[in-house]
This record gives sequence, C-alpha cells and structure tokens, in this order.
Amino acid sequence: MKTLFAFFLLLVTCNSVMGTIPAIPADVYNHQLYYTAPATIWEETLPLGNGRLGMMPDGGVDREHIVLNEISLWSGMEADYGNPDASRSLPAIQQLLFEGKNKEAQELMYSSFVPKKPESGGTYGNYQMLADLNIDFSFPHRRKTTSENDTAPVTDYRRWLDLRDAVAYTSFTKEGIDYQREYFTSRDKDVMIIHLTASRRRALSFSAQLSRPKQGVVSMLPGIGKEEGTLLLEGTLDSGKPGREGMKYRVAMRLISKGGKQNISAERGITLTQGREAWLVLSATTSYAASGTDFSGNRYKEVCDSLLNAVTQHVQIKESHIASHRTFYDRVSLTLPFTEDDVLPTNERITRFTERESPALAALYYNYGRYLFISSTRPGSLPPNLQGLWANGVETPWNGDYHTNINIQMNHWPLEQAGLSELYQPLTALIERLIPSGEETARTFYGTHAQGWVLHMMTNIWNYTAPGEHPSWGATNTGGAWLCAHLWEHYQYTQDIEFLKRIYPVLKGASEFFYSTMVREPKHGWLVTAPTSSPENAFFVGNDPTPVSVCMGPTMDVQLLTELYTNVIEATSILECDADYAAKLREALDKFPPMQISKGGYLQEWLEDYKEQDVHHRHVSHLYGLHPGNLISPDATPELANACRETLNRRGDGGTGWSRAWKVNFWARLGDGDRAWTLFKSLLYPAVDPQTKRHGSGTFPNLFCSHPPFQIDGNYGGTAGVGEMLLQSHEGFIHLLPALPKSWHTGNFYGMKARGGISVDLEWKNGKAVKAILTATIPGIFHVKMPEGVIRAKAIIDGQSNNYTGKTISLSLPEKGECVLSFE
Ligand code: FUC
Repeated sequence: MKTLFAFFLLLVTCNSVMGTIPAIPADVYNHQLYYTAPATIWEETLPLGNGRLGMMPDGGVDREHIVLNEISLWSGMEADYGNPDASRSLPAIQQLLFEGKNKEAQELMYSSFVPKKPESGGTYGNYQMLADLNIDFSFPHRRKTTSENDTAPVTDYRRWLDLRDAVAYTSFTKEGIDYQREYFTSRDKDVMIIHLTASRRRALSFSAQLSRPKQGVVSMLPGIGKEEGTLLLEGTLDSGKPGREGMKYRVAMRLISKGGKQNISAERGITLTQGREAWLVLSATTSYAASGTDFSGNRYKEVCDSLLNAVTQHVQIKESHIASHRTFYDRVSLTLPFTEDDVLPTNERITRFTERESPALAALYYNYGRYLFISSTRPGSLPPNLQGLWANGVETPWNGDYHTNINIQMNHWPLEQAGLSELYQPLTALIERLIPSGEETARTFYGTHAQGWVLHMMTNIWNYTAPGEHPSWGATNTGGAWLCAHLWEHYQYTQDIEFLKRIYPVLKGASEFFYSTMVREPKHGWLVTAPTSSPENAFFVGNDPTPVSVCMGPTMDVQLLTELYTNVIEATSILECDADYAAKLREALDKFPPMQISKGGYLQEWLEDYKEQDVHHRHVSHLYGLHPGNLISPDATPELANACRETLNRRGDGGTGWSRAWKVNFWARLGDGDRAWTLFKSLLYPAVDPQTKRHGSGTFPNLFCSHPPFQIDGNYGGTAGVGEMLLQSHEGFIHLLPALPKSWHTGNFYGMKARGGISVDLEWKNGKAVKAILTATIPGIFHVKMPEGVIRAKAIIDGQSNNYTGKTISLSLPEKGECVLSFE
C-alpha cells in the first residue's frame, strides 16, 4: 500500500499543465475518482466493467458489498405483440387527426393501437442485477464484532478508481496493519478479480458470500486434488409466460490464497483464515445467445468453468488487463485549466463546483464518460442500457431497457469523436436483430401495405418493436429512423464502404416503412407521419383543457425523416444502386412540411402552433435538427438557429439529468460556449440533498448522472457535450474550438476524431487556437474553418508549407498523411 501511495504522490507532483500553473497538481486528477470514506449509497460505489461483466465495490472496512452485473441478464422472453385491431382502426385514427380531433384519436388509440399484451412486466421483462457479493472481514486480535463495537481506529482510508487502468482500490490501516484491495474486471480473460493483501502475516481473514434478492441458489463444487473449490450461485429468471422458463444464469467464485486456511461451504461461502494475500476470482454467464455465442442448454456451464480454470493458472492478469483497457482509453486525451479544488476528493469536488469554476472537472467528466463507455460494452456484447451495465436491484427503473426516443441514442453520442468506433458494433447488431420483429410490427399495426420495418420508442433484448402501452408516449414511431442516423454517422466517421453496404438494407427498410405509410394532411397537403407524438410532450388543441400528445408530423419526425431519406439517397449514389427508389424519395422530400417558427419566435414543435402543456418539458425533440441532427446551424440557417435559442431560453436550464446534458450540446452547436458551460454546471449539480438525502437531478458522488434515479445517458450526453464544445465536423468542415467557454482559456487535446476519417490534436492559449495536427486515416480533402480570432494559418504537409488567410483552409491528405497547422 505504501508503495502505491508513493507512486500516487509522485504523479501528483510531477505533472503540470502546459507550464501555466506549475504549483498546481496535476494530470492524475483528470483520470481518477477518489474518496476518503467507504460508500454509503450505491451511487457512491465505483463502477468497473469489461463490457459484459460489471462490479461496483463500496470499499466497506468490515463488510465490503459489491454489486455484480452481467449485461444480458434479463427476465422476459420474445413474444408476439401484434394487435390486429391497430391496423383496422388506423384509417379512423388518421381521419380524426385530419379533422383536428386529436383527443378522440388518442382515445381510440388507447383501445386499439396498443400492444396485444401489456409490455411492462410480463414477457417484456427487465434488466436485473446479477448478484450481491458480501465480504465480511475479521481483523487480528479481535473476534469479529459489529462495526459499532469494533473501536479499533481505521486510518489513512482511501478508495479510488483509476480510469486509465480500469482498476479500483481500497486501502487503510488498522491496528498498525496496512490493508489493500484491488478490483478489476478483466477484458481479455473475461473475469472479475478482487486482490486482497495485508502487510502482516496471518492478518487477512474474511468470508465471501454470494446472494441475490430472488431466484438465486448457492451451492459448491469441491476442488479436485489441490484445486480450490468453487462457490456457485445459479437461478432461472421469470419468462413472464406461465409454464415457460426464463433466462438462466450462473455465477462462479473461487479463492486463491497465499498463506492461510481456506474453507468452502454453501452456507458460509468461501472463507480464508489468517492469510496474507488472496484473489477472489469470479465469472458469470447467462443463457442469452448474443451475436453467435451459443449459451443455450448447458453450454453456459462449460464456458463458466473453463474461464475460471484459465484464471486460476494465471492469477497475475492485471497487467494484460491494463494494457487491453489502454488500447481504448489512451486514444484520446484532454487537458483543461486546473484549479486548487481539483485535488479534492471527487464528492467534495462536485460540491465545490457549485461555488467555483473548475474547468478540469469537465476533463475528468469527459474521461469518465469514455471510461464508462469502454467498460459498458464491447464487440459481441450488448449496447449500454439505461444504466449502462450497472444495476443494483432486480427491478431496474424503466426496466433498464433501451428507450429509443432519446436515451439509447444519447448513450452513443460521444463514441465516434472519442475514437471508440468499433464499440458501435453492439448497437449495429441490436438494430439488425430487430428487423424481423420490426417488419412484423409494420404489417400488423399499419396494414399490409406497410413495407420495411419500424421501431417505436422502446426496445429490449427480446426484439420488442411495438408501440408503448400508453399512446400518449408510446405512439412515437421514429425510434428506428433515429437509430439509422447513428449507423450513418458511423459511416461518416469511418468512410467504411463495406459497413455502408451492410447497413444500406437497414436504412432502406426504415425509409420504406415511412414511404409506404406517410399520409397527406388536408390543410397544406404535406406528407406527414400519423399517428405519432413528439416524444412525451403534450399540447392543448384550441380551448380544450385536456392535454393530448397524439398528432401528425411533429417537427422531430420531419427532421429525422428528412435526414433518413437524404442519407438513403446518398447511399444509393455511393453504392450505385436503386436510382428509381432514390428519385421517389427525392419527390417525397419535396412534400415534407417546412420547419416553422411559432408566433412566440421559437421553433414550432408540432405541425400546428399548439400551446404545450409544460414549457419546461425535458424532451426538446424539435431541436433534433440542431443536435444531434444537422439541419439547423447559426451559419446555414440563422433564423432557425435563433428560433432554437428562443426555444432553449423558454425551456430553461434545468430538467432531468439527460435533458441538461442535451442542452450542453445544443448550446455548443449554437456556438455559445459560456452557456454550454452553464448547462454543464447544471448537469453536475449535486444530486443528493445534504439534509434530506433525497435524490434530485444532477450528478451523484460517483459522477453517475441522476435523472433521478441514476441513468447513464446523461453521462454520455455530457461527455459528447464537452467534445462538441471543442471540435465539430457536421457541416462539411472541421470546426476547431466552436464553443469555448471563457474559463477554458488554455488547454489541449489529442486523438479526437472528425467526420471524414481524420484525427485531430489541438493546443490553444488565451482562448485562441495555436497549433493543430491533423492525421488522415483515409485519403481525402479536408476543410478546416479558420478558428475564431485567427488571422493567418500556416499548413505544413510533407515538408511543404502553405499560408492561408481566408475563411477556410482546404487540405489534401494522403492515407496516414499529417498536416501541422499553426495559427496566428
Ligand atoms: C424517456 C424519458 C424519461 C426517462 C425514460 C427512461 O422516456 O422521457 O425521462 O429518461 O426515457
């Protein structure tokens, strides 16, 4: 422990930022969460994960409680939700909408346009925690007592999470003995490890038990010969359908120790008496078949055993784990101005942030967002759900599912820019798996003329695509269209033609659904979606005091489908196919409604200038075109951009966690860095009320975003927001420092990616870009907007130098070609 501490101090004193504030320590605080006491709530514990397995240790001294997760552990099962009443009632619903009778249309939907069975509970299922691991310690010269009676003082307590290494630690001293625990979830060996040490012989004694609030049976497998025994926790979740078994899971734990005496029993778990060093090794599997991995039948048991065996032979796998994590984590770096508050424990840093500026907290948040993403998914796994990978109960809020009217999308916003491109695979695979179900839903809900596939506003691992059970929020049917924007984005960043070929049928199928089902509204003859809703917001029709949500052609649908059609058209031209279909889409696009500005000066959310029920509503769906879409910008559409500003001012700077995160991105796209920073501060507002301990919107002590409750989308949205403040590339050019807050006056980043296949490093001083290095991953011509405040730029490519003074710098780069840009 002492050595580790010394190393830590060395890092603190050696690093300084760009030489500007030498007295202030340093880069280590950009990559570390740390605390001086054990966690008292789960949202203070430290998340670890390898994209499939997760654990969150609380660092308790007498009892360590660790919640374990496995990303595919869901109750429920695949089921048929097709409701034939839906397509039969569709013409009547549309007619009511044409007549302005939205309330009547919504009522008719309640009785007909709903899934055959209610999707919450039942077969829809929910994401569940895997298990609780409790480790009870006894310390030398004392019998194990309750913590109240145990008066031996604990000194030098510290627990921390190193984001660079993806390893968490707890260390403390008790009765002159140093104890240290080290936790990590190995990426390459696919196991969870807890490494425990004591500085004195025979000082380490504990008993480790596995349990689960329900559906968990503990048993043990005795070791053979010298091999240690294995503790097992197994169970079968509810399928939601009587007589059908749900998903099976198995957790296995083994102890390897140096010194001491081991014992294992189903009743007492695994115990170690008077040891000095020990490793608890855990693995888990479920019977869910993801991406070709066959865990059906008993195969999952074999997989679990072989994993454990592999590890018992190689307990020292920390180094390879760190190396593997760093291949992702080290791709990007960000440094922002430090202040003296940055050395505080993370919980105090968050509290202090309400009083004083601390730009480096944004760098930590950005790094934490990248860390969480790397930890919560990986190719072959599932995408991060509403809580990423981490859930601490068997009933997870909103079923811990994949909401598709903002949440799963926001989860993926930071990904490409942060250079984690291959982590798109789980989302891509999830979308592809949804298609057969989405085709079925298209036909049963919208009629036999409906082509392609549709996904409404939520899904799960069981390929759910039907509308939600309450049409007021469940009618939105552009979830799939929005996900297609992500597939397109991946293509834009990577320019990978093979990927485009693979996803073209997905995009085309999504567009075919809308092409075959959109209708002409009677007033202007515009082509619109009907019925649908603007996610979760409600409005009043005329003087009717009843709020209603069901409508035709809300602005968000128009924007999403404009992009979807445009992307399909572009794909047909790149892939040289389907020219006739592209021509039809072009014709349809001409009949879409325009984006409208309301009489109040804000961007209109619906086709009509309805009064909304809640002016502060968390969803700001109609600004999709500003972010993450690319239909509105201060340069290209100044009037619409201004209307967006009015909308945001009216909505206010509060909202749920993810809503605040989205607003950071909106203001970054509007080029207002200081306002984006204000919203970031609102996102970081301490979520736990110090007096009542109740949870509000903002950020928990472990930097998890609070909706409330914990929802990870806000973390990913906020991470994307920090990126958007520093680098944008959605308008056909690279925009350096598009929304720099005044307090971020000096800093640097490297490794951020821009669309077109390019990597960007940048250094800035006193609010002005100084030097950039652009590296092309594929050859091309890249346009860079002259950064704010810069008069002249010099570009050096391959020893050749060129000077620029205009508005844009155009660079032709070969593959791996590098350009060094200096700015004056
Ligand atoms: C959306 C939001 C809610 C919540 C839920 C999981 O429907 O409107 O605020 O985030 O997803």
